Amino acid sequence: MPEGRDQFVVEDARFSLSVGDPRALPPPLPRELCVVGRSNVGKSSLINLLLERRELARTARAPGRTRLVNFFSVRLRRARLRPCELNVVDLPGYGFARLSASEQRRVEALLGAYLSGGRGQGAALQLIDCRRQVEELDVDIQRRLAGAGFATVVAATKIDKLAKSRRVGVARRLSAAFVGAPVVLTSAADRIGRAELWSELWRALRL
Ligand SMILES: Nc1nc2c(ncn2[C@@H]2O[C@H](COP(=O)(O)OP(=O)(O)OP(=O)(O)O)[C@@H](O)[C@H]2O)c(=O)[nH]1
Ligand SMILES: [Mg+2]
Repeated sequence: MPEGRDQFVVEDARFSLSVGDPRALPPPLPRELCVVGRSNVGKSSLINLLLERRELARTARAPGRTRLVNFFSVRLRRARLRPCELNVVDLPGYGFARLSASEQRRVEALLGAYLSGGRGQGAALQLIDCRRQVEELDVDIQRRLAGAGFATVVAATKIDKLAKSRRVGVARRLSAAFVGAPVVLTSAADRIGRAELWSELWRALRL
């Protein structure tokens, strides 16, 4: 089936809440899907691809822009099944060096509060830039997600930047690094991977 004409239809997607203070996080919402990854990895762009909205999650050229936890409420329908309501959560990027120490601490506290807030009923989408090695920070997040009970799906981002011949190597490398998690190659720029990603997320969310 051609990309963009797949069976996953987003009937409605809207911004619902921004949180900057760990104490202001809402209790776990039904069917929460968090999107997490290094700063600038392409989280907001991939959310926009999944939701088929051009600028719902803001994307920025300057990394480290999303320093809040942003919630979106989404109604998703798979083919002719009954639509379901999801809560998609854009988490602040980790590993951005050029923040002040206090801002880094605040972001870490926010991310930590989210990851340890009893939300493991939900699923996580962890992003890795296909051109980068999996780093200690990524492994640390992976462990924290698993420890909290999140079912994790891994997306390699910006796959348009790699020649087709090199893509299979990325999939193999990430599958070895994230044992047990499905790995999907994606590009928000070229609209690659949307249907495959939704199928894996559907399973992870036990829809
Ligand atoms: N070539 C290419 N560039 C992309 C892709 N996805 C995102 N980008 C670019 O990567 C940069 C960061 O994208 P964002 O979606 O803002 O990344 P983010 O992870 O939300 O960043 P922060 O919220 O700042 O942590 C932007 O310049 C995007 O245009 C992609 O699939 N292909
Ligand atoms: Mg972002």
